[in-house]
Amino acid sequence: MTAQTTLTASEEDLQQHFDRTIGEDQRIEPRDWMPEGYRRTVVRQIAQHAHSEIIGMQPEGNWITRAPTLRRKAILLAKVQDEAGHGLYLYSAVETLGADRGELTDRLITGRQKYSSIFNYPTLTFADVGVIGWLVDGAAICNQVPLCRSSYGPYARAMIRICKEESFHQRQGFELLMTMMKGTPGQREMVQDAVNRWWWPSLMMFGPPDAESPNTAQSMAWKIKRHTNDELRQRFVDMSVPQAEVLGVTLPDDELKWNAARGHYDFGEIDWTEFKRVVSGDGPCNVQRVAHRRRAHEDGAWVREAAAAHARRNTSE
Ligand code: BYC
Repeated sequence: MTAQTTLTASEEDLQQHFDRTIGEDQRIEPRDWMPEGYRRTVVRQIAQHAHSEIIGMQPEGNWITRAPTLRRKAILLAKVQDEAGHGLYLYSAVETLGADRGELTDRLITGRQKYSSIFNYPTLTFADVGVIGWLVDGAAICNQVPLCRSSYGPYARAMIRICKEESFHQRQGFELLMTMMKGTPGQREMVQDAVNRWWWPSLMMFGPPDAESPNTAQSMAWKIKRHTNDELRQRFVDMSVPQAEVLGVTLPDDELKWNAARGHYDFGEIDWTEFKRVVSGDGPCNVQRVAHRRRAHEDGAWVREAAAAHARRNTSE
């Protein structure tokens, strides 16, 4: 069931229809009436998500020319290309709400719109490629599988394919790490070092604690988000600990231990000062990431101009 905008319906009727649609777990579609706040929130979240996918190509892309074997290079190329595809589905989803993709890109490269904090950390060794697959894509899956049930139809549908591909990415990361862990002591050290550097930033991907998350309560009420940041973070910790045991790596948290009463793992305090610093533009690679994206956008200007000229010529013929 979708809300139909009619000339006679009052704002109140439309609001009631919208509330009923959400209450009955139905989808809001692009032409349905929606409160302005809902539209703004969906545009913000999808745009930030799209930017994250595109900026997220950089840390791993860094290793394409230096992958240790042809097989690893082919896998990595395919994965990075998948991330570009995710960005494109998401920009298309946000365009259904009238957002202009050029304007969104402009907001990204001028620092007016966010992307995930995780991509502001450097990839120092090839083990980082495996750890990004295992932990970063693992966190992405935890966060994004529930978004397949998000109330905004085009977003929920885009997430189905994205999640399928993310699961594959996580598998390749785990397989890469497993291979390295069966290798030399030097390779095992590289994996442990990468885990030490990426564990805490991965936990930060889920966003601020619920008590300090300005958007969660309303986004949950609108069913844009299906779980809170802390719920998903806990789910990720519970999922990762046994996987770390199988791999034979140690997660860098002395306070990590099973809590039988809660039925979950307890874990240490996240450095929220670092999170805020990275989100506000002062992480290890923020400047580099945005500059690279800006350069790529500027270098692509002639392609956009040529495509527009071609489209104009075709319509005037
Ligand atoms: N980094 O009220 P909150 C991937 C912002 S791509 C930066 O909790 P919300 C992959 C937040 O946006 C992964 N900013 O917000 C790609 C908000 O900003 P405003 C990307 C963050 O939206 C390539 C403010 O802080 N995934 O997996 O309710 C290779 C307050 O937060 C972060 C998505 O985008 C952060 N970590 O919840 C490999 C998933 N956390 O209001 C992998 C979709 C929060 O100032 N997004 N902020 O504009 C979501 O699920 C939600 O937007 C979040 C935040 C859970 C991230």
